[in-house]
Amino acid sequence: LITLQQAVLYRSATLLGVYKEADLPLQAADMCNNGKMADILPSDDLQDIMTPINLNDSLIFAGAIEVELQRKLVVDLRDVARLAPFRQYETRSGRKIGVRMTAAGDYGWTSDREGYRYEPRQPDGDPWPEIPISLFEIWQQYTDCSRKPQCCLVNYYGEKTRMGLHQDNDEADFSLPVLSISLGDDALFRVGGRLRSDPSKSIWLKSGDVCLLTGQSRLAFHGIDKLRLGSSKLLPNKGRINVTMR
Ligand code: MD3
Ligand code: FE
Repeated sequence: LITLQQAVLYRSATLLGVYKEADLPLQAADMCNNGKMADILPSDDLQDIMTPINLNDSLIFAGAIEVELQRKLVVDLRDVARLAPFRQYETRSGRKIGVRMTAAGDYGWTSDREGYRYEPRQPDGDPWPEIPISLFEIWQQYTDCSRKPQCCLVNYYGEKTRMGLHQDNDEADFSLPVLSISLGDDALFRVGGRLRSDPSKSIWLKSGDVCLLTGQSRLAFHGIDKLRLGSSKLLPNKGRINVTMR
């Protein structure tokens, strides 16, 4: 088993090539939190008002975003989806991925018969839209990271959509956080450890919940097992949107 630090070095070395056309690999630690990546934590005043649930070291701020702001986020995400429509990507094997996805920022996550990767452009060649300010403000509030996220991934889950247990390990630097925001119907979120075989814990993520992945939890296996369709009134056509900034 390699240490987190070794993993960071290993991935940086192997991933730089992936982004050779870009100015930077996905994220650069020296821009963030004065280089003290290991102790990114929510700011003190934030912890004063809300104690996060610690689920295998991922921090869940339950009900962190009030309904008014949730509605504003949905409006802003509609603007994103106008410029970058939700798409249903294929895997290398040609299987359709259930989650519909779009993105904002310098990079979006895409997948096709050549595999999955971050891309600076949409499949049709258009750039991804800007990350909405409303979302960036939440990133700033929860991460203490002075950098702006390079990718704001937007996932849409319908009735039977699930996301299998996986690791987010395509990024160049795991010492930077991932911030997730849940909108719409409740979803059963599962998070384990660094190994697929590590024991996992589950929690229902609800609309307005914020999840912060830093340190050890950044490389944890995680997934979405199921939805409680119609449990939220936020999205008129039901389903769930999950936004992750990284
Ligand atoms: C734990 N999204 O976008 S959000 C993903 O609900 C992703 O759409 C799920 O997994 C969703 O990659 C889960 C919570 C989350 C996001 C990123 C993580 C948990 C994470 C990265 C590392 C560890
Ligand atoms: Fe993930």
